[in-house]
Amino acid sequence: MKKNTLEHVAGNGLINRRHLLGMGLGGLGLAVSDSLLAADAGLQIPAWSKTPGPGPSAYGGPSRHTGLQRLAGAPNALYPGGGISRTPLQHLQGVITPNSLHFERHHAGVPDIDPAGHKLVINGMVRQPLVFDYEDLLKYPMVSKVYFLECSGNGRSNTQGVPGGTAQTIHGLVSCSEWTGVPLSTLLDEAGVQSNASWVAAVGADAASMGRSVPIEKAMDDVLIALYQNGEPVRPEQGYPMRLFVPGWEGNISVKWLTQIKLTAAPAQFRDETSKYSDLLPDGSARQFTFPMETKSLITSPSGEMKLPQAGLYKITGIAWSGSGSISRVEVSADGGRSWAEAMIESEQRDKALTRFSIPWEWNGGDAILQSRATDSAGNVQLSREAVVADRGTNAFYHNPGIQSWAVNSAGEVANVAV
Ligand SMILES: Nc1nc2c(c(=O)[nH]1)N[C@H]1C(S)=C(S)[C@@H](COP(=O)(O)O)O[C@H]1N2
Ligand SMILES: [Mo]
Repeated sequence: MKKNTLEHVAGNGLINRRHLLGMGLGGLGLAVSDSLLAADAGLQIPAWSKTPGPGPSAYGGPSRHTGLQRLAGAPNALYPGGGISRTPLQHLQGVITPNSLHFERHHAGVPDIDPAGHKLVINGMVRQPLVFDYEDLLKYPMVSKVYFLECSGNGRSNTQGVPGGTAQTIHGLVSCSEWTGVPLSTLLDEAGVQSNASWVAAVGADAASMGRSVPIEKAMDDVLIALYQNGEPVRPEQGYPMRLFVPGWEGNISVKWLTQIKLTAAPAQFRDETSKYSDLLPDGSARQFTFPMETKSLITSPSGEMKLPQAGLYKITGIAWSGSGSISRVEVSADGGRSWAEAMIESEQRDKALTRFSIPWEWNGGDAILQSRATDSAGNVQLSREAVVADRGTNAFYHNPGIQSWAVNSAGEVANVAV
């Protein structure tokens, strides 16, 4: 495609998304195509084409050339098993996170649960308390849904103004999987919820006994007892043999290694809904429950700590999500928010799931600030950084969906900046 046919639709080089379809090697990767053509012309037969490789294996892994890794903090002897690891968002495509790269957040490590010895109890304000074995649950009708999971601490380093970082180190506490499980409403109907029960208290079987309270309306709506993740049993790190999955809500409430559901008249006031996962406001008061994750998007390429080799055409791509619905549109700016262009949606626009967007960009070799802004099906528009700070200050620690700004300098270096 000729350069002069590209339709610029916003400042600093953003190009009409429809040009993505015609870009190919003639557009993207101007520099790369020459060397690729030269290699083809040589018709060298590579070593891997000359001898058979190893045969089939019992459980496959990634190519050793990909080098994809979660990034975990250093272990803390005073906090055994506690910690997090983050998804390498800038190296993934599509919207599904491979199970081995799903982010992790553990308060007391990963318990080694033998499903034969694990029980799920439903008790409290019910007509008939129930106890389920793993095998019992497998017999129930299940539903499969693609949903994101995001820790409400995601993006926290931006709230605190920490400079630098990558898509992974700043935003890698979000992942997206197909979750398969038994609707919690099926089991609650079987137990018979008493009319004055208005919360369910969910508790995990890890050494933290982590617990969270879920309002009964949500519990009866779309909450799952998740047993499978992307087709295989939920991984130990994600809560094997079963976890609560609360679509669209902050990750903490999706209690892993689920062992008890107790129907109550009021929230249980667990540690993780009082001293933690509550938002401290500038006036010293705190919001206790901030359940749905807000509308958010993020450019994953180009993103922090990448380097653009030379001026020319690039494909900007990223992910968007909302805890209140599906993503209806994503806009991209290359001039720090002065002008915006509509991105192309490249994936299915599912409810409470990651959605992939892209737009072509002609980098002129000068300074640029790349941003994305999502709108969801409920009409919520992603907040700017200033709007987040104005609403909840900088002590809030959790819940920062603010627009991410990546600055590109004339050397092609991409860096996280606060705009
Ligand atoms: N039992 C239990 N459930 C838990 C946790 C935990 O430490 N123990 N961590 C919570 C937090 S803070 C988050 S963000 C999610 C993380 O889920 P993941 O590790 O599958 O990504 O699980 C939640 N459920
Ligand atoms: Mo979390």
